Amino acid sequence: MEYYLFIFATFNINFMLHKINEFNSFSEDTIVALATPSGTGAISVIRVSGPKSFEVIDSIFKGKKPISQVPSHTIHYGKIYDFDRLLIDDVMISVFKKPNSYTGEDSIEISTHGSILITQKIIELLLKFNKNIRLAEPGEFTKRAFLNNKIDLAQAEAVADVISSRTEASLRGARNQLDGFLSKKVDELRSMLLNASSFVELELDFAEENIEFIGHSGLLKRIEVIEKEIDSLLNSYSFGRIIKDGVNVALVGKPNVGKSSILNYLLKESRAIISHIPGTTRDVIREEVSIDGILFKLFDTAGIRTSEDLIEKEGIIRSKNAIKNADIVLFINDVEQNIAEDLKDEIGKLTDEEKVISVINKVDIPHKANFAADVHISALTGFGMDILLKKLKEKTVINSNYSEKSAIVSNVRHFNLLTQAKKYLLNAKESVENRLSGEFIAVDLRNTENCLGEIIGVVTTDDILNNIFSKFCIGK
Ligand SMILES: Nc1nc2c(ncn2[C@@H]2O[C@H](COP(=O)(O)OP(=O)(O)OP(=O)(O)O)[C@@H](O)[C@H]2O)c(=O)[nH]1
Ligand SMILES: [Mg+2]
Repeated sequence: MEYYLFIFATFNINFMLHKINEFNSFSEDTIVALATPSGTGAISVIRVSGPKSFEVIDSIFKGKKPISQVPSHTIHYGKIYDFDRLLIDDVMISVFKKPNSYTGEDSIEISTHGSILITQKIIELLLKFNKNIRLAEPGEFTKRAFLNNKIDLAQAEAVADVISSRTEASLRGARNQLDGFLSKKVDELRSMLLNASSFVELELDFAEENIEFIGHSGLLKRIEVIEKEIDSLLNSYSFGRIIKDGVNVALVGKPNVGKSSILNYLLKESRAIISHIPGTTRDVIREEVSIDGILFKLFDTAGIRTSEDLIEKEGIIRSKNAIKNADIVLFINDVEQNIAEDLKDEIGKLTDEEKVISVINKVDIPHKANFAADVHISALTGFGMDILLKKLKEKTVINSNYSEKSAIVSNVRHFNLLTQAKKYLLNAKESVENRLSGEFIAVDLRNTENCLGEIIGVVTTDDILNNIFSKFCIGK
């Protein structure tokens, strides 16, 4: 009995998955765009994708053989002429036949000499071919790859992240998502949910016979496993966001303790004005530095003190905002002044204690007292700066037991969907605990599963897709 029910449940799952995928279809239009940056260079690449790719290139290309007759995954040398038989350029054409291409459609890549004029001319010629050929919209090649099931939505989003990565860590994170580690985990959770909800629905179908297929505790156990997995994905977000967007570090303290000097030291340049006059920095100065592949966004702030000066007061408000928004706060004191206990309390109110690194600066100046702090440095001589960097890195990777192959959430859209999924799941859990009718449970399990489906794009709308792909640039 169990076995047949399992098959029935599995059939149900496959049927539903199929339904969800039904809207995916191949496009009629052939699209064209420059895939390399617009400008001069050694070469430029024009991408063409869609059913007329080979036909359109054959109308202007002369090589040994027409492109429509060559095998997939081959490269061909030849010349492109305009309609007056004037030579435009000699080019190389890479050929990809469907379904084994980036978009899943017939496509070609034309490598030309890297001139704006040449690429413009070739694109104009291609567009003149017939009405089914048009310029690609932003992200349309990747959108087609998604619609043709070459990649899922989370992977498509990762394409943009890979391209925009500026540090090694963010590149690795984006690569991880493009390689499908998040998608795989989300897919696993969806299967578990579909499985659980199929059992609940089966029980509903057999309600009159009063047959239990999974039972109250069995269902609860499955829900709890899924909840734990969703929690761990949600928890990975702070780390995922940091590797993608960088770590916000606020340099705060009383005036004159050396905040700007530390900023300049870390940047290896004289970025901020330094002076012995307290209250030198009035505005927040934001700079970026990559340390061992992690992007640190440093915010040098106005020294915090009671001030009647209008501009300084505004600067201090900004300093406090910087504390609130920081992932790490460097609370800086120096050996010339007592530790600012009042400021310490204030920082405690604005941020979590675990985000704070206490720093004593100017240890090159002879001093008697032993100041307790996480790091003792001198921005003047560089003493202790290696330890400060070590502490910054340690704080960044805190609680991040993530390996190269962990599923990590770094995208706010995914995070919001997971948060929503958890809400539905907790509703389902409550219904099970209160022994409510299966209908309630089934609806919430379905909603949970739909939220997860939205992450990888099995459940989606045109609006969601347009919103995602419009942020891509043309040719991607
Ligand atoms: N001896 C010594 N002097 C330092 C050190 N760091 C900073 N100073 C000096 O301390 C003074 C204040 O430095 P700033 O970097 O402008 O201090 P700040 O905290 O940015 O000051 P405000 O912008 O006014 O809040 C300057 O005269 C620096 O040259 C250090 O490690 N050792
Ligand atoms: Mg300063």
